[in-house]
Amino acid sequence: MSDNAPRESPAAAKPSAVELAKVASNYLAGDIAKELVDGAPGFGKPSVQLLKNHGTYQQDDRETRKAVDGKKSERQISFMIRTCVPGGKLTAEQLLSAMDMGDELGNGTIRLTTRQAIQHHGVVKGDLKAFMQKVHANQMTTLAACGDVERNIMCCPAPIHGNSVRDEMQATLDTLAKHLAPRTRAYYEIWLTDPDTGEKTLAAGGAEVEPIYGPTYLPRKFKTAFALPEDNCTDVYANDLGFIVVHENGKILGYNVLAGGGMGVTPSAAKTFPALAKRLGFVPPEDVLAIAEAIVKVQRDFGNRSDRKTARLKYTIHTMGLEAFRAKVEEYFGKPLAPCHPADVHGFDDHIGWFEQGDGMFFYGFNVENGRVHDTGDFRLKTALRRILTEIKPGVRITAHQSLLFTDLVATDRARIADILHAHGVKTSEEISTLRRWSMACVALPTCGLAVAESERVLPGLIDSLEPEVAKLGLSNDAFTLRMTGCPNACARPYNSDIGIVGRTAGKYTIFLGGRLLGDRLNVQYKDVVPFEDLAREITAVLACYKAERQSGETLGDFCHRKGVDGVRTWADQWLAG
Ligand code: SRM
Ligand code: SF4
Repeated sequence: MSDNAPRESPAAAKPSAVELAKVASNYLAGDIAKELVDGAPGFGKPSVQLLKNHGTYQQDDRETRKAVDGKKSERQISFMIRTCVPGGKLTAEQLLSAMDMGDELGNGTIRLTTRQAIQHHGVVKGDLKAFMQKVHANQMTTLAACGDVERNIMCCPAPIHGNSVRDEMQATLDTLAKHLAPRTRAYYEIWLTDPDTGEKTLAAGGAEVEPIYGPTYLPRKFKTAFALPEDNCTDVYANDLGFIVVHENGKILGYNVLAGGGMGVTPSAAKTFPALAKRLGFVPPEDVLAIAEAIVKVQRDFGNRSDRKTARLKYTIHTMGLEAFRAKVEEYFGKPLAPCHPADVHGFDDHIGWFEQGDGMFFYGFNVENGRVHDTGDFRLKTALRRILTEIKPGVRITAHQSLLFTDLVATDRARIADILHAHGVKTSEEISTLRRWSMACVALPTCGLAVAESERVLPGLIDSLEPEVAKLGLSNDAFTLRMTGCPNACARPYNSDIGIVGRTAGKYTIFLGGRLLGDRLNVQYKDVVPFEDLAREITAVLACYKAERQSGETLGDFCHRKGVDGVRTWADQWLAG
């Protein structure tokens, strides 16, 4: 068995600039503390990379970039801050505080993410420390919300009591999240020292400071999710590490372990690809921590540290081969892995609507369009949420579909919530279309530095155009995922959806078809470089084809998969021409 101490990776001969920054940082400290008070609006390059591990990204509002006197464009630097919410579970007070922080130090909005976490935008450098301290006071952390570490771990957030399987899964997630959390003291030293006394904690150092990660952490981001076979609401196959709960008669027998899922693609790098996680083996409940640690350590030691484009676990597995990877994991795990149990995902629930909780109380799944909580004109979602959270004081969960569950409600709360929403110009979940309910868009412009096209800001309008067409076709009750991103990095997981729309260049998109709600199949490119203005009619033509030729009970994704994109395209183009 390996001693599992961090070792030099095969690719360490020419480490990337980010690796060099990590090596020199003494466990993620670097020059962040010094640069934080240097009076400049932003940080230097190595610190910008290190800061991601602390949960913050240096950005600029791309719409305010201006060329001054014909010189280089001027950037107004601000920061995106991501806060971890393991399994999406938080309290009404925590969500209210997060909204306060957005108002006081951010851009007045918050965003629920596709990984059940919270993002703030528009925080200026001078407010970063105050922001982190507020997050800490709120009993939350931004540490490892981004960066080359285990990220926010996902799990079905539905509070179904008396279901020990869900309770145990959620408890296992909490234990795993703590186990894989970075141990560095730099976070506490930089952000959480007393600003008045300047009281310092001990400097980080020594081999034991990061027993799992070592001084260079992981080669790349690492994502984990738990799912139930009957409810893959976390898209478990899109994660580096996935656990499918295997249960019988209300008892967890163990977990099917999946490895190597990931969506991001870099079009300029042909060697990049989206991948579903591979089924690796089965472990009993008591081995979850050990197998997760073994896989993380294999990735730590064998992931590519010279090329970040191919550094995710999916590429490590691709390079090693699945069998060699499994053997290495078994070596680190210390014993052979049992073969996977036949259990696999077969259901998906977004938990939107009104449900019994199993303890005499109820929960309400409330769709937040693209996860953005804001007050704009007559649409005052932020104020409505404040009232629901303060007057009703529900428990709160964030879903992997950028939405909210209000939990521990009594029957009369249903009308109270609807009244509050209506008083603020917001529709209830029952009043929005199935199409809108199953859609997601990533952040994209104006904050995301990688966006090549719009996403969050244009998807609502696209759905406005599609809704009447879907109704005309009689498909208003059909559930299919429509996911849009402003670039191929795929933050809204478009590559396993029924319809994926991925930003190609300004105002133009690639359409993908043939994934499905279950999230266990990648879709296929259908049309490329489609102008935004043409998306509604192109998608309507696909839906018309589905309506005309689907078999009984067939979903949109399954239909497109069966007919093939070429067949759908031929039919749809004739329909469009006619
Ligand atoms: Fe993401 C980078 C937003 C989920 C794949 N993602 C980014 C950055 C930080 C842009 C950057 O690097 O400068 C985006 C911040 C934009 C902004 O202004 O806020 C960003 N990603 C998001 C969020 C907020 C999208 C959302 O609408 O909710 C999601 C935050 C999740 C969280 O709470 O942790 C988010 N990102 C995802 C997902 C979905 C998932 O994890 O289930 C993916 C696809 C799965 C995967 O990881 O492969 C995803 N984001 C990426 C990638 C491509 C990674 C790759 O391996 O190629 C990047 C770019 C990168 O890492 O270089 C990226
Ligand atoms: Fe930005 Fe691209 Fe992610 Fe959208 S998919 S948030 S545009 S990195």
